[in-house]
Amino acid sequence: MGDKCEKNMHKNVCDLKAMVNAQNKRIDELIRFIREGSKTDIPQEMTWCTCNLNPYLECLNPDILYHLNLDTKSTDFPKVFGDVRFVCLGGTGARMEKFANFIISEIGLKLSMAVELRNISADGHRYALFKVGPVLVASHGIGGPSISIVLHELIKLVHHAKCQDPVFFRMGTCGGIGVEPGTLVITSQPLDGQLRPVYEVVVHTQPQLRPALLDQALAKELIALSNPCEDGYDTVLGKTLCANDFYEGQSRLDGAFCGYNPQKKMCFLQQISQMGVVNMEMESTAFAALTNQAGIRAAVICVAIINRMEGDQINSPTCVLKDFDQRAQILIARYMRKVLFKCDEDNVETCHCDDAPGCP
Ligand code: R2B
Repeated sequence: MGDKCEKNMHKNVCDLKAMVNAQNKRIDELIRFIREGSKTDIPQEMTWCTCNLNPYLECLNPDILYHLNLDTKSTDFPKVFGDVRFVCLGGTGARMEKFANFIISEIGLKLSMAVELRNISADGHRYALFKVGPVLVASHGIGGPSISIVLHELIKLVHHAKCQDPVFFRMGTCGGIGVEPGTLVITSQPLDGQLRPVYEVVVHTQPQLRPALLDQALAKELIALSNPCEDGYDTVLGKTLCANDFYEGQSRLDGAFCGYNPQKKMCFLQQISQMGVVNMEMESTAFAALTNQAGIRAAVICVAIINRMEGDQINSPTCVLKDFDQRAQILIARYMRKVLFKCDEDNVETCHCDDAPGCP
């Protein structure tokens, strides 16, 4: 009994210390910033507000990122991940491995022959994680709960690694609403199943509504990098309905159960289309809410593999779907090249790639 009591007290003291430390650190930063004004850079942590993160993290030694099979004791996070500037998430491990390989050539990285592309989280048997230079590539599975878990751990990873203002992307597939299959959709505003711009998290039985906000400037920058004439497909900006289910949650008629008729389905699709919804998928509200809470700039780019106004079943041939898969990857690679090489795609001679890792 005495032992248990002592342990509890120790834990409480530890919790309090963590809270006080985090507050003090933040107050010090703010005082320095106010005193020195524009002479001082905004402290690194303030740019993406690690101040919003869980104060109890300071108390964890080590912090175990269970699903990524990483911990802060056996991995030197600043050394291994400190240079990460982009974190890209997509549904499956296989797709993300392809993306990692694609990025190697797109940003001109030269992987040493000895360093094979390796799934860092393979032994966790949950998510795939690859690092190619300044780009971290992860799979997120299907739906809000799955992406939420990997995002908690990736946000902690970039925090522990002291990464500088990382940008997060979710790339994936979606059902288009009134757009051609193959159209690339950049999300302006994710909406949940009740058409609210939030991600609902139930904490201690109480629903909490977290704002699901994405970086509008980043979305516009991405649109500006698209080139429908050359690309051969459209890239559009619009609202995304994020459902908790693939079938009834997205008003499909082909699930194991269906409690409505085709008229009700079309009525619903038309209603959301009139609100500016151009696609449906299953992760954008969680992704937007968690990145927004951390103050991380983020964008969602999905390719429509079907026009839901015309049907429910995905029947495009595999080779067509493969081609569709590459479209978000190509746009994200363009953005990375622009940032890393300060390069305008239309004006390649003006590239300055001196600060880009592995630049040829
Ligand atoms: C799009 O495709 C998946 C379901 O097939 C899901 O992750 C999504 O958002």
